[in-house]
Amino acid sequence: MRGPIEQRFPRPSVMGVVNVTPDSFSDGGVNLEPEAAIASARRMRAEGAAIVDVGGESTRPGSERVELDEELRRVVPVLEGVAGEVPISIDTSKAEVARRALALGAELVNDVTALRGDPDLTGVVADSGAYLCLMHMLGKPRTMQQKPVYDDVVSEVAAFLEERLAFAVEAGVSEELVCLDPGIGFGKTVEHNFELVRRLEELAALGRPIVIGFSRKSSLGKLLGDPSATTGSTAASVGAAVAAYERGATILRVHDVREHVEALTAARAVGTA
Ligand code: HH2
Repeated sequence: MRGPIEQRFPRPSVMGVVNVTPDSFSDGGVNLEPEAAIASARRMRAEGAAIVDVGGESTRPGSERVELDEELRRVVPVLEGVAGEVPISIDTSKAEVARRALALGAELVNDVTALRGDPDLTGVVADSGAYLCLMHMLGKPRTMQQKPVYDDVVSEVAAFLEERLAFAVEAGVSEELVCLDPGIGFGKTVEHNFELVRRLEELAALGRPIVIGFSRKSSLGKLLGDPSATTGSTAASVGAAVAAYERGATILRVHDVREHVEALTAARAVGTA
């Protein structure tokens, strides 16, 4: 039995990102070969990542779905290569991918559909006793950035996450194993993304640890003056991560692990007497 997720991941904890994909928005192709992905995961662990999130399907704006066989072909060799060495989160919405990853020792299932994608995933997570991340997304990756509209983005995201948490718990997932993520960039404008971090206390009030994945996202590039940006810089990512941590975020999902670990260590030292 695992203990509460907040014990396993004290604030702030860094989740490194390894996308075993040709088309991810910022590191597409970099880690497509298993050897490269394995080396990246090991390096992130050495740089202080508490866990490394391995994904075989890009969910960038405009992306298409990846077939099960292809997703397994991408991630399984990487999971085998780091098993027992690097703590692993599996970034998938497919039950079979999660099942294989958990059998290879993954501790956390990171589902960007918040258990609305594959109907079998909930049972896989509940039966395994793995940690679970439930993320908000408005629409589907292919179309989610076409004029997203909210009356109040923070209260709507909070209500969604509360409902998905209740769904998971009802289906047998232990509440203390769940963390929640507002889904920066998933059906949100630049202003929506910053408002979600600005008012992060309202999400933390749901009583579960909050994950923030602002790393390299296009809102950061747009903020700095490029209206057609598809990525953001490391420095801007670190700024957003520190701001999110100071407003209560627990896990920061990032591509540049060393820079985030260093900045968050300093931010934490300021905050502790
Ligand atoms: N963002 C991405 C993918 N998975 N999971 C969570 N929980 N939170 C996020 O913000 C999040 C996520 C998108 O980033 P990335 O994995 O770098 O890109 P891609 O989806 O293009 O592979």
